[in-house]
Amino acid sequence: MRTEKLSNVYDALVIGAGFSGLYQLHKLRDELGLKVAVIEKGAGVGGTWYWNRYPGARCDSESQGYAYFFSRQLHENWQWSERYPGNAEIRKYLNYVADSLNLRKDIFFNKTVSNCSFSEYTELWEIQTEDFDALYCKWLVTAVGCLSATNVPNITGISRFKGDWYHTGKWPHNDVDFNGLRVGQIGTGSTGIQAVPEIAKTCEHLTVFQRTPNYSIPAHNTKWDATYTDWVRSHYDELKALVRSTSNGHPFRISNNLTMEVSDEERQKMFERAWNDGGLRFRGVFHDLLTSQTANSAAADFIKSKIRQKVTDPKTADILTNIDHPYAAKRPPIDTYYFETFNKDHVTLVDIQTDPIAEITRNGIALEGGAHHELDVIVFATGYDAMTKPLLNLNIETPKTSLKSYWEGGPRNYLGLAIPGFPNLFTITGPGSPSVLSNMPVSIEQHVDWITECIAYCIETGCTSIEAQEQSAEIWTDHVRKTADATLLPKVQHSWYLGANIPGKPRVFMPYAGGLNTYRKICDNIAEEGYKGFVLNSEKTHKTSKPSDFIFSEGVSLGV
Ligand code: N01
Repeated sequence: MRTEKLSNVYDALVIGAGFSGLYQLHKLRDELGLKVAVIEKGAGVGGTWYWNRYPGARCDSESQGYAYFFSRQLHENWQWSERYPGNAEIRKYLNYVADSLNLRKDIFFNKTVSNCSFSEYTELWEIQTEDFDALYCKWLVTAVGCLSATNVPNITGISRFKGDWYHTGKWPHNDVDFNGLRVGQIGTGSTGIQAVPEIAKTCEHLTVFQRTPNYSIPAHNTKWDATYTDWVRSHYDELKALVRSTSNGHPFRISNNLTMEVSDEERQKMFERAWNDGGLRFRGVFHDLLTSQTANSAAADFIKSKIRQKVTDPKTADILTNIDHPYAAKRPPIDTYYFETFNKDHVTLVDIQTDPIAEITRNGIALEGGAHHELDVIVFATGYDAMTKPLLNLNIETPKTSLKSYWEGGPRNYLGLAIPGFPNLFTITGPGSPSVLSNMPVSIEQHVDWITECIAYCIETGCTSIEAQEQSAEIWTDHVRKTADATLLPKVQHSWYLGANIPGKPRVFMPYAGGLNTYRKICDNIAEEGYKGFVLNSEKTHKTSKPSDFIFSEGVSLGV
């Protein structure tokens, strides 16, 4: 097929216009000079942040590190207003980036991809959309995020509920007014913990249905003053070097101290200091919190004692502190007055671990024990079918296989970036990459830079297709599992990291826990060795090379 004259044939297509898609468009279009377009489901840029507008939606990463670092100019012309950026400010930032780089003209908005199929004859991907468009490309890059497929649990009776219900990940774009309403919230993960204090500010009554209690560290959010924002602006080089060197991509280092090597008194003091610093930094107070059960228990006991100090009703405090998993083995939330909110007269905590939800009725939620909670609104803060579902939803297939069948037993790929049997396809922050265990924009930049260099290499060397070898995926998937097994992370059987929140989903620990800095080295080595572990085809040559001997991590990622 002669492709260059057809308007719907591109060198590259990118699916998704969040942090990943915007940067990938810029790199391929403005640096490689390719014909590129982005296909985006929403009406605007933002990706995850386009959809997540629930009350209290705010990033847990500190703002000075939650940004792109590829451009000094973008950095110096932007100022965050708070320690943790709120959802509206993040959307403003991404719109600022899209406008500064003139990206919008190459984005198709309001278009949902329904199918991606590879033709062996043309060596092109055909991308079909729900509005019956077809676009073609040589290089296909998914930028669909890890947490974009919402999980609304299948609870009997939801269709007969007479009030409104919302999932936090698909929040309406108009303000939802809770004034005078009795609200029920299901879910107390990172999202639920952010939403509770905000919803409680305006509603008549809030009932929180908690299945698994959670640790949470005070965020200590604050407005930045001009001194600090000036400092951030003028320290581009230092901040960039810092986030690119840490194991989690955050702008702070993990301590080398081991929890049990300091005296009891010193340990308490260190926990106390870390608690006062707040946020994700708490996890950096000791090096071994995610590798030693004893160390972890010390942190867990400290946090539980803090929760007890905050919550006045001892029965409520019991339900909130009955935590059965190691601290940070599930994604650890940070909060602004979450526990304190349960001291308010109009807020009730319901323990659905001991008395589960039986059904949703016309007027509320009924429990198996017979209690009925009258509600006007239900908020589902029930999370996502994470990491794999956003990719599976694209219905990716070739004449020989489909992603659904290839991943029947769980995700398998090479570096979280490429999947055997699916040529010229790259998955930004796919399962098997540091992704959700790291500060996402930093992981995203690493992936986009790597993918762009890989495509440039293929173009320069006349390679018409590149594909991960099956053996590489086997080795990498095994390495991801072993790396997680060296930590406490897989010890939590009911974690979404393992896919355990979705009935029937294969239990595979999905993100790479070896640290972003280690991962970066592995990816760089593979590229330097001529894309070891990939099959590269050109008209003249067919080059394969063995997968690299991976560098095994000594550290453990402590990221988002
Ligand atoms: O989702 P979750 P989330 N009946 O899956 C409960 C990121 N994030 O949206 O634990 C009753 O963590 C479930 O209970 P249990 C971050 O990576 C980032 O809160 O399964 N309850 C749990 O309490 C995070 O990890 C930021 O027993 C049910 C809750 O719903 C990820 O998003 C901010 C249930 C789900 O918790 C997802 O967090 C916020 C049922 N049938 C979030 N099903 C940033 O800062 C589920 N639950 C970037």
